[in-house]
Amino acid sequence: MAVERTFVAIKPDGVQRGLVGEILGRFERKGFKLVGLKQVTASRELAGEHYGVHRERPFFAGLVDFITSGPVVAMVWEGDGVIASARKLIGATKPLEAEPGTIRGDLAVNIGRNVIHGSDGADTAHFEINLWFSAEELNAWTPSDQSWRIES
Ligand code: D4T
Repeated sequence: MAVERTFVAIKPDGVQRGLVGEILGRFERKGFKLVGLKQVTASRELAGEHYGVHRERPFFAGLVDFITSGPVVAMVWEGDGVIASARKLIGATKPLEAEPGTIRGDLAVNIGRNVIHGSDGADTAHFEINLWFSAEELNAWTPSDQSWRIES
């Protein structure tokens, strides 16, 4: 399995509801490495680029209103297979269909307030990381306990 990076964002509802520590902790406990972290209030331009694939959808304007309505916590996580694994930790887009044990399954009820975003593939991860972070904001580092999580 290749080492990958993925973009994850706690949406304004997750920040407002005080779920930042809970959500960060799930990725940390899983064993992924945090290589980028910041709080951002997105501009409409940034939100529009992020959700560009949904531009023609009826929910687009509301989605942009929501995602720009307050700060999000933007993150980049690194690890073997982290892109697909993060999507599993997050759970299905519709929170009522998300399995218990997933972030949305445990912490959300509504598709328009589903607390978290995660990139859905390698190309999207690359695009979203570069959209939200500059190269200087990402850190290459080795956790001191790495050998207890990854066989060398
Ligand atoms: P994000 O991108 O927020 O992580 O969500 P997903 O990757 O799980 O799902 P998505 O791209 O299909 O949807 C993006 C975003 O739009 C909201 N949404 C979606 C909505 O408000 N109404 C809808 O009908 C759909 C399909 C929720 C997530």
